[in-house]
Amino acid sequence: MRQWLVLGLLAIASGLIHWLCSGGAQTMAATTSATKLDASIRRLRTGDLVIRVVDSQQQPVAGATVTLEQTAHDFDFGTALSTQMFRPNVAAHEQAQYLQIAKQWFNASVHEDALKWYSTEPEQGQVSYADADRILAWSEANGLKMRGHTLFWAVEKWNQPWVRALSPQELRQAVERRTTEICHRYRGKISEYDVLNELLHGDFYQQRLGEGIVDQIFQWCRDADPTARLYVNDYDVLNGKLLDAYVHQIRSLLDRGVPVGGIGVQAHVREPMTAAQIQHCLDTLAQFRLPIKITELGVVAATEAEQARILKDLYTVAFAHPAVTGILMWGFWAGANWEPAAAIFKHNFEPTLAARTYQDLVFNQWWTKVNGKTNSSGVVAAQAFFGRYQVTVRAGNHSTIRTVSLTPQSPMPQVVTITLPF
Ligand code: 9MR
Repeated sequence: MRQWLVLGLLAIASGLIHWLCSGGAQTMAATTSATKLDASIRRLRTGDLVIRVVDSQQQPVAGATVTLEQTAHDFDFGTALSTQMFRPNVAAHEQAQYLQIAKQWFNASVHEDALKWYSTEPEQGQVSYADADRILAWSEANGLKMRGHTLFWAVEKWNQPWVRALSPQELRQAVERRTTEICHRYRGKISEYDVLNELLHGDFYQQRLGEGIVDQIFQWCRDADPTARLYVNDYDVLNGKLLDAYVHQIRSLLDRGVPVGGIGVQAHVREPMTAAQIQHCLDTLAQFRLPIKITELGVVAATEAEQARILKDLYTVAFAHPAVTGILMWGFWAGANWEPAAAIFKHNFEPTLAARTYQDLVFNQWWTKVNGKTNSSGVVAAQAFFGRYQVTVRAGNHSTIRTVSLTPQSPMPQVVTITLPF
């Protein structure tokens, strides 16, 4: 008997060793961290929504059918929008598909190029916001919240020749005029700006106008629109190459009182990247207690599966992080993308595996759909992702539809009372 017990224990031990050697422990670790991410997503991104159904005497109605259908996310899932796709000379069938995807798949947007200085004023004095305004008007009409990219670009080569040829005094005036004009013009429509894009990679303005110009530009924008959130925005941060330099730069800007209100993390991924790297970057930047946005996401990888895996890690780790308030792809269609291989829709608009992965996360796993019957207190309660809902209550042959918003600022639980007319 004892012999059998010893043999049994040995068999269990050898099975355990085999499991450990075959990578079981790794699988277990990965599962645990996925579970942890999922738990923090639920904790951060959902709230308690209580639908209470009463009759005209304010008495609870039991057994009514309540359907909660999420219609939008509160969190920004955005995309850059390409200038060319909003111009009249683009192929109508491509434009229609592009716009259809943009409004179905995203709730936030940013001009890819239309607001850059070289776009709005290619020649000195010939200022036009026609492209930028068209994209903004379309975004507003379709419920996509816009960010402003970019007031200035610190890298010299992205400044058009006439700007580079200005004297310091003329440049300073031109910079002040542009800042004030844009921040004033879009007040209440664009709520955040990349102020000096890629300050880790260029110092065009400081070279010509001195270090203080950075503070000055932030201040001019703030004066023209005190409500706008002002971002720094850079790359080589997620992969860790310039993470310390970014921390140092943000700290010194804040130390000297520059009103930096948000941290932009570009995510043009071209090398393998792990969830741990992404987590480390976000944790490090969170020390400033400022909102972080993934501003320019695009993944180029050796295979579609690898592209989808990295994209999934980026979205999941970022959505699970308390400091992150939004994620924007840098375009989505290969026919209008600076890096077609990063696009999640092919030229013929066929979705890649990465597109399906994004869709599953944003509109399935992180999306609330509830169908229930009220209990004896007239209540259906749900843990629901922050966003907008259509609530339908059916009792007998009566039905009522109500639109409800659930946000992190909502009282918890948020109780919505629906009174039936009988
Ligand atoms: O995608 C943009 C491309 O259409 C432009 O030709 C290019 C130069 O203006 O800029 C690209 O977008 C860049 C963004 O503005 C800043 N971060 C890097 C992006 C990719 O180069």
